[in-house]
Amino acid sequence: MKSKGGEPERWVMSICPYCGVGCGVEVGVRDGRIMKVKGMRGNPANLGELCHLGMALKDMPEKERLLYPMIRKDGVLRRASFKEAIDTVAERLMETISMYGPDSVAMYISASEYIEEYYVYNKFMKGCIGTNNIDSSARLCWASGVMGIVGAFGQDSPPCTYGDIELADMFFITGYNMVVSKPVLSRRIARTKRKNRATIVVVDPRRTPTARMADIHLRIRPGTDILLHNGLARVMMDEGLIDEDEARGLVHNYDEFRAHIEKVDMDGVAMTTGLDVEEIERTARAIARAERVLFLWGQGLNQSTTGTGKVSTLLNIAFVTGNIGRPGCGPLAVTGQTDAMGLREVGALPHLLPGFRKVTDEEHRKEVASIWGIAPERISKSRGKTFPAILEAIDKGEIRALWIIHSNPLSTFPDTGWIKRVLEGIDFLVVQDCYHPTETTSLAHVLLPGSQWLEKEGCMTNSTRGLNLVEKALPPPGDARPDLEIVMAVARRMGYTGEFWYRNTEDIFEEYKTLTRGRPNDITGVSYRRLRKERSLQWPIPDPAHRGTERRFTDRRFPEGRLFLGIHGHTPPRESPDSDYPLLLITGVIPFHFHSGTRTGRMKLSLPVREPFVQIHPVDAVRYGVTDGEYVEVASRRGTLRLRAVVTEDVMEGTVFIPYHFGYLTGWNKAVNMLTIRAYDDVSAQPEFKACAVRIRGC
Ligand SMILES: Nc1nc2c(c(=O)[nH]1)N[C@H]1C(S)=C(S)[C@@H](COP(=O)(O)OP(=O)(O)OC[C@H]3O[C@@H](n4cnc5c(=O)[nH]c(N)nc54)[C@H](O)[C@@H]3O)O[C@H]1N2
Ligand SMILES: Nc1nc2c(c(=O)[nH]1)N[C@H]1C(S)=C(S)[C@@H](COP(=O)(O)OP(=O)(O)OC[C@H]3O[C@@H](n4cnc5c(=O)[nH]c(N)nc54)[C@H](O)[C@@H]3O)O[C@H]1N2
Ligand code: SF4
Ligand SMILES: [Mo]
Repeated sequence: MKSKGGEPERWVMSICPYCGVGCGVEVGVRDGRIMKVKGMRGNPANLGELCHLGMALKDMPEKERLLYPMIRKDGVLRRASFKEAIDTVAERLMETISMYGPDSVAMYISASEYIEEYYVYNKFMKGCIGTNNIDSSARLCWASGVMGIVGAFGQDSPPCTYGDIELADMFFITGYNMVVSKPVLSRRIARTKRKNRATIVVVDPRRTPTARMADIHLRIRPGTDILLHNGLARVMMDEGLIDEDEARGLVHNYDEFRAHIEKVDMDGVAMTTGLDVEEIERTARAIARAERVLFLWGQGLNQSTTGTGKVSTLLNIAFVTGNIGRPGCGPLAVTGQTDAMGLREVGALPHLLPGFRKVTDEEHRKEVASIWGIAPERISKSRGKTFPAILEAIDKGEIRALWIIHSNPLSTFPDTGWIKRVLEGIDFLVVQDCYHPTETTSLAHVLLPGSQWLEKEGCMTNSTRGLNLVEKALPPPGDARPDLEIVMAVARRMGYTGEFWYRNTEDIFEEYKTLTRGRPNDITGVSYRRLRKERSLQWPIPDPAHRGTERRFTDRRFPEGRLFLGIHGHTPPRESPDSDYPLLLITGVIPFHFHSGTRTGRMKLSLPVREPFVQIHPVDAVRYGVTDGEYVEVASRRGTLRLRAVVTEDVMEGTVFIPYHFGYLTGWNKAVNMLTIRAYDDVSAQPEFKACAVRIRGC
């Protein structure tokens, strides 16, 4: 797929497969190669721009592409024919189901796949095998954010549109290093700051590039955001900055909220968050004074044992200040991965069915079964397991077969030592990836060669409900196949030929479409043809003449009549620093690397940073005998790493930071998830990646 000189012979339209901004990309191809990549001008997500990751798409690596299936024999993965691999997977799954029942099988996918792929996997697991055990890497990414939104709105319908950025006069950005993680959007925000004189508040324990853009940087102690949000509400109440009549009209439970906030002690808030009361007051007044505030958040809120509470208390601030249902304000929830919205609307989660239907609802199961052409009883009425629960069930011997598609959990799930032991013990592990080796492919019993990005066709929905078509531009290399074709081949081999009758992805899209009729994400007015012509369209789009829905709830009529405020108190992270492990570890993203680095790690782009590092505050460096640039030992209760130290005031005293793009293939003592903790948010089951206790020493 490498580019060589020369002009493209045709251009195809696509979406950048990396982050959740979902930038429109035009790709110039010639002779089965990418010649040029440019931002799609008409796309509302990026208005023609791309960041360094998007620009580097033309260099998608060929190195270590997985070109053919492999089957483990005598402990070694060996090349196999496609038929042999499909037969093996089908037979082993049938055997497992007949011995242990459908719930002994599970699937783990990604939130960067196409709608048609989610639809096929979901139908296979829920409609054919009869288990709801399907979960995705969205669990590690935006589960808390979504639970917060659903709790507040009564529906998973992100209200805003990207164009709100240019209309806002204030941005409240928290737990979000968007200059690094969403560069195209952060540039739009920087331009709006200059043009509208918009104010930027950033809440982050670290002095990130995003914090450097802020007018007010609240350097909060990790894990204490609920207190900050409640403290902001307290100031607003005390100073009469809330229009209480408007708030009562907007939400169901204002008086309950008021009683809860009246108990907030501002000195306690200041002490625990590490912020001055004056800073909090100044911020509360700035929010209340602004006309249109956009609230943006990232993993500093989501990836926490109190993630859902952090998000819902942030939404409280938006609602009580009337920042909802008008252009230029509200929660602009930009997910981490490209098609996390698509994943949810197709219902490829353990509790959902297509069109945001629920597996626990008999009517919903019937509606889906009738379109799937199966008996309603085939769909299990109990919620499936989340990925953390799937792993626990494997450990207990309850789940015997796992099929992983498009994810690398041996690098990206917390407590690598534990998950490796669990997956080494499973009877049957199928991994479907485009590269080999990855941390996860190395453990597979059967390895299936998927196709990536331009090698297949499908639709993706961006974070503001915008549906886009990704066109196929290149043939998959070697024996690689579009992922859904591989799953359908196994399904047909298991006897599900009627269920998977489709001639092409458009047939799949058309079937899915019928399941959205009358649902929040109604896309019955869309077709591939229309998407080719009009490009990005935001749901609901209930008929062919409908132009799409830029913003939701502009009439301030919400799915449950009014909104819900979240009532939450502070709970510290599961593991706090103590005398044995006196520092708190934060992990997160850095530029030039993407996730576990199976692609970026094989590209020139990432050459400037070849190994992870640990950032430590100068005071701690002195205290623990650490010198800038030298190797140090960082240990938690679960593992020990050896990393180069970067001494900097960008991290707070008492905390250290390590990026997470390096798995154990970089070296067992380089993979940060060897240190992280298996602690989850009670509501969303999202892991805590932003707080565990570590110690450090020079070596
Ligand atoms: N270059 C690059 N870009 C990416 C990705 C990538 O791998 N590489 N991945 C994409 C994906 S899937 C995602 S999810 C996003 C992630 O993008 P972000 O959410 O922006 O990234 P993180 O670094 O995980 O976390 C954001 C910030 O939260 C802060 N933080 C930690 N604890 C707390 C806390 O308790 N409270 C608050 N308020 N802040 C806290 C951290 O210091 C960090 O700066 O990036 C997307 N974009
Ligand atoms: N410590 C720590 N850990 C974290 C985080 C953190 O902040 N700190 N963040 C978490 C977050 S937000 C996320 S989103 C997760 C990401 O976690 P993962 O989703 O596990 O990470 P990726 O590296 O994107 O894994 C995708 C895999 O799919 C392959 N692939 C790419 N495209 C295709 C395709 O089209 N088909 C197939 N079959 N395979 C494909 C890639 O080669 C790669 O192996 O990591 C989480 N882990
Ligand atoms: S901002 Fe995100 S979607 Fe846009 S080009 Fe960069 S990585 Fe791709
Ligand atoms: Mo993510």
